[in-house]
Amino acid sequence: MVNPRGATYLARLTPPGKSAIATLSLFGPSAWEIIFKVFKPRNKKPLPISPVPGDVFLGRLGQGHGDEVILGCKTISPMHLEIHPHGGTQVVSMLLEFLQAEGATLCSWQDFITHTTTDPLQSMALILLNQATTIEPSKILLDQFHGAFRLWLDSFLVSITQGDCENALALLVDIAKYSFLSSRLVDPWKVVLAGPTNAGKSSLMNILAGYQRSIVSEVPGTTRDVLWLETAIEGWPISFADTAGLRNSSDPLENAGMLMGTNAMEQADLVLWVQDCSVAEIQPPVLFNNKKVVEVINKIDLDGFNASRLRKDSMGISALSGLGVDALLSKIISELVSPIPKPLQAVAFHPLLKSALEKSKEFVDKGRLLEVPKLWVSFQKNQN
Ligand SMILES: Nc1nc2c(ncn2[C@@H]2O[C@H](COP(=O)(O)OP(=O)(O)O)[C@@H](O)[C@H]2O)c(=O)[nH]1
Ligand SMILES: [Mg+2]
Repeated sequence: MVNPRGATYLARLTPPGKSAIATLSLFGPSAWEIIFKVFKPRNKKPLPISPVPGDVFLGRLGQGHGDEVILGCKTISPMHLEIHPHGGTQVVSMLLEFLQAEGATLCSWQDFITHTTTDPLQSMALILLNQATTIEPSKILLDQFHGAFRLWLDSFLVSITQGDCENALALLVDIAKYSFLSSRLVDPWKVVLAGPTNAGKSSLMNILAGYQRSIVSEVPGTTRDVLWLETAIEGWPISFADTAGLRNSSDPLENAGMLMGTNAMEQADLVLWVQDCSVAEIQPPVLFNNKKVVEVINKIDLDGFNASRLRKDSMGISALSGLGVDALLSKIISELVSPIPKPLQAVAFHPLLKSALEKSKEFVDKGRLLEVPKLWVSFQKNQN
């Protein structure tokens, strides 16, 4: 049963703030009873004793004159109604209070989804979908909402029940290729721009932002804070950090900036090691030894730039003219998002799923198949 306590839940599904229309949702055994008692139909024709899905009514709701609302019936078993009042913050608060006084239980939209969806995987995907900021993670989450992971899980658990270790392992190995996405569908990858002062990190940051955001200066050491810029590249969420150049400085402010740079570095999924092609090469510091690093050779627009300076994997760019920046962006994505899932691919889209997969693999490896289904109990569909 979705709603074991028999509560009738109420939530505002549209975000707080002013808008033309808001959406409130009412779900549970008393939903129609509550509405039947307090809704004033516009055409004076009383509401039916029981609505049918798809019914729409125009009327007023709330204390006194109340607000003009549209009432819709989504399902009747269980009873699920939607109310569309005007979207002013006060109108919405007034209606929420009014409906609570009539017996509805107010909850957040996330809790509402959890209470009203029979499939926990679906509600997890829906909640994340709301938080996704770019198109590629949204597509993946939509596929999982429509059952891609559920399908995978069902066939995996069938293999387990049949004792077919070989197939179970093959399924685990296949899906594990995409586990790196489990924490990256909502939170962006972090890419840190690092390198000697004056190499052009802030200029590169500005060209990535499409506007002046970092301070660009001929005086070395101008970038004193870590500046984060969240953006989308090829539909993936990426956060870039511009750091102070790494050098010894007697300026305490600048040293503080460098320190923050090293903290940002710890979080980095990828470091762009930016260098000026017109000065001698500097190796990335040992600090980056355990990081993915892409070497970026900047200022290739300068006369006298020698292409032999570029190594096989380094990227030549001009942060001034934009030359090579598109290729750099593609390189960033290929370093971070690999492999890119095909449509309908099952993906462990939440860290909890990733850890259940890893534990499943441990048990399958040890032949302890009976332990595996227990790991997935909390993700099973609720039976009505
Ligand atoms: N010619 C040329 N100059 C650049 C390029 N990128 C940056 N600069 C110049 O190099 C200097 C230092 O740039 P900045 O972005 O502040 O370097 P940062 O210290 O690494 O942040 C500035 O005068 C920029 O205008 C480039 O691609 N070509
Ligand atoms: Mg700078």
